[in-house]
Amino acid sequence: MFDSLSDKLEIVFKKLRGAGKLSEKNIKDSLREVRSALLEADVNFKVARQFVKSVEEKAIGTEVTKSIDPGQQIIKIVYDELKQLLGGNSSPLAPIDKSPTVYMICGLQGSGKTTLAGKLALKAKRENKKPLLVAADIYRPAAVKQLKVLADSIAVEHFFVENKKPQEICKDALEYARKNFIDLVIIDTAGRLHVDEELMQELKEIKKIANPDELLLVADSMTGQDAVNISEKFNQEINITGVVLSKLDGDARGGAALSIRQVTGCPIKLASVGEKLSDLEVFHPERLASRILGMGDIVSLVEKAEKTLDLETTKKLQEKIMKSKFDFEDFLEQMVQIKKMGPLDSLMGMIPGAGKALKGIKVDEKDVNRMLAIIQSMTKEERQNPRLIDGSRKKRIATGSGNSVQAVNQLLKQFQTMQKMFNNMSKLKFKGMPKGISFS
Ligand SMILES: Nc1nc2c(ncn2[C@@H]2O[C@H](COP(=O)(O)OP(=O)(O)O)[C@@H](O)[C@H]2O)c(=O)[nH]1
Ligand SMILES: [Mg+2]
Repeated sequence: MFDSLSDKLEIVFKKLRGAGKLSEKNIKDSLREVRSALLEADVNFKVARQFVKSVEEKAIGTEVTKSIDPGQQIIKIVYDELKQLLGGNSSPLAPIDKSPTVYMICGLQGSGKTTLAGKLALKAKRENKKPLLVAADIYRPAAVKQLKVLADSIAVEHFFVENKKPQEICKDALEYARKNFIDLVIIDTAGRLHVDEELMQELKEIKKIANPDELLLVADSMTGQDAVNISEKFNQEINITGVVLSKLDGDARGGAALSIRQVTGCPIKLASVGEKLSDLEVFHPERLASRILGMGDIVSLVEKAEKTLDLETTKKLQEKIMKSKFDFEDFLEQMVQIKKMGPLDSLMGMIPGAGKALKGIKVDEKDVNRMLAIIQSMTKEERQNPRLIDGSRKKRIATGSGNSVQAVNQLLKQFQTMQKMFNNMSKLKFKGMPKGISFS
């Protein structure tokens, strides 16, 4: 997601930097290109227009043309505006501090409500809270079962009563929760294919009964502007407290994510990024903004790593990266650990520059195993100092690992790219740039 928008913006900024001195005219020309990139990414046209207008005002107003590095300054302005567009700062969920706190989940059919209910239950459980998953989507028998299966898979309680209306089920669930020391009641409501009056009426009644601390709307980011319109309608009808963008792991163009906050005025609180119950993230506007501008998302990556890897290793790695001392030994250690973390391509996208460096290279399990075999066939000295690896060593490593010399060359090249990337990152850090921003 956002790849094509990132690519287009990169071209615009490259041109701008190449232009040397900036004039009002080339700023305006570039921003026109920014606007068309946004529109192509399916951003709401009013939002795109407003965005470009405010960047332009700031760019021309702050005398960018006279600053030392005008191209750089414009990127900074675009970054700030993007961050603002996405909501500025992240918005936390209502704390789980009552007995019980109630989260109600709504949205269209297939948007990812039931999955989110499971994710929130798992999150609560990991925070040592006791959640209760309430099945208020009773119209499709499979829906009740789906929630039950999710609940069982993470060993949390599930609540459902046969032959009762969703409103009554919620009422019973709350009573059950009070009596059984439940910390968090999560209500999974029914969706429809379209927003309709009957659905809204039911949701209003459930809201009245449950008095939720959070009323979350799940918006499917794959549906683009529809997701934005739907969120607006739900908000007008039932006053939601936050939006959860689902399927942000998909290849949608990103328009929904970029427009929804501005159009609805509601904060995006969470991002759902996969089908697994652990695929849930706090939505961070600044991180997404830097990701869109091709600056990667090293913070998310490190956080994800910390969840899976042991802290010591991660810290050591960070230090090495910053000191530009990353070698094949670390690479090997990382690969072994990373294999535990899940789909590699999703991780790679978070490393600044890696998306580009590794583009076209499909990272699959087989490749990783081959890389590991090659690295394991190197001597310790070679791993620490890959420059030692000359023609005859390459041949030895290839034979030892059961690969071609070509495969060894390819790995060496990939490794160099990665090293270069890490070097750039460490330079950035020392230049004291704003978090995660690369202007070079
Ligand atoms: N890739 C991806 N799939 C998701 C995500 N959230 C939900 N899904 C899938 O979307 C489909 C519909 O989800 P479900 O939770 O049943 O939607 P509901 O009808 O709103 O309850 C299921 O196949 C889910 O596995 C997500 O964040 N990423
Ligand atoms: Mg459902």
